[in-house]
Amino acid sequence: MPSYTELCALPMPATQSPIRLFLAIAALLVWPALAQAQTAANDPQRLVESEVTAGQRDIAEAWLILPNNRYDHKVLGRSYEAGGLRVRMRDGAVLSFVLPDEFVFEDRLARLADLDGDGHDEVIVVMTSLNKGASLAVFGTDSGQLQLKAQTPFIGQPHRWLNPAAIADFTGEGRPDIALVQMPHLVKRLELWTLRNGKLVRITSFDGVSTHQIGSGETKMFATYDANKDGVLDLIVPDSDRQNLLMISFAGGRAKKVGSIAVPVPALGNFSIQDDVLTVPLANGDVFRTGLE
Ligand SMILES: [Ca+2]
Ligand SMILES: [Ca+2]
Repeated sequence: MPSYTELCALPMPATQSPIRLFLAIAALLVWPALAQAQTAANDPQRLVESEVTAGQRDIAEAWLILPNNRYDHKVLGRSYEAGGLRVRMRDGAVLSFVLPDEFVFEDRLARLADLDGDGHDEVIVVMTSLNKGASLAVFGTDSGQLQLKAQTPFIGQPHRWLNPAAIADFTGEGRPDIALVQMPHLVKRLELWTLRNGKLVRITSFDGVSTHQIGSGETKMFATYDANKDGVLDLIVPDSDRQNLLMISFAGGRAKKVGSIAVPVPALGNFSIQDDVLTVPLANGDVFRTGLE
């Protein structure tokens, strides 16, 4: 007889017997009652590769759960994606959202930001339809439950993905905006979205940006920095072949290139900035560093 932990250790192999499948489903049904003492660190349903995001407001931490292999895309290098989302609130309550079977979270982290300025964090994650491809979804906990609050349109066909970049006040209007790259391997379009009157609205876009290589689990080829010193954060992202690092300003709601730095070989890996030094992993294993002052 398998243990409860074993039953929850998804993804399940394709050869799962009917009785094991039944027991696993039963375990999922009773899970909400057991989840109250849950943290990301001890959650057997966590997508192991997913990052745990620590919050500064009412959500203490957020993470992805329920790995499954129902979507055959492997854009992030694995045969499984997340089937649910879980947060632990500051008061200890654990809230979960389990997707219907025709969707997955094609992502490796659940981002937290207060997009509408009400003091409560929203959860931002890539939500993909098996038939219509990816969209960006925003979940809220206002009602004491994790609920879908707003969403960008699905791209329109399967195996089409988008990669979120930074969330910051890029326009200078005082609210966080969401930068994302639509189809970073095909269309390569950087877009800026914001939550306005409960809906996600696209503010502006900039063509020729790619923040991801197919099959890579690294999704953070970006950094934020006020490159043109106008008091508003800019976004640093690779161009379409990742040979140049573009500095994009969205001040006033218009995307504009305000700087560019060439790299010796294509960028590949998560960017970071410390003490005004930008660090960029490269495709040949080297690391490129440059001062931004
Ligand atoms: Ca909010
Ligand atoms: Ca700026």
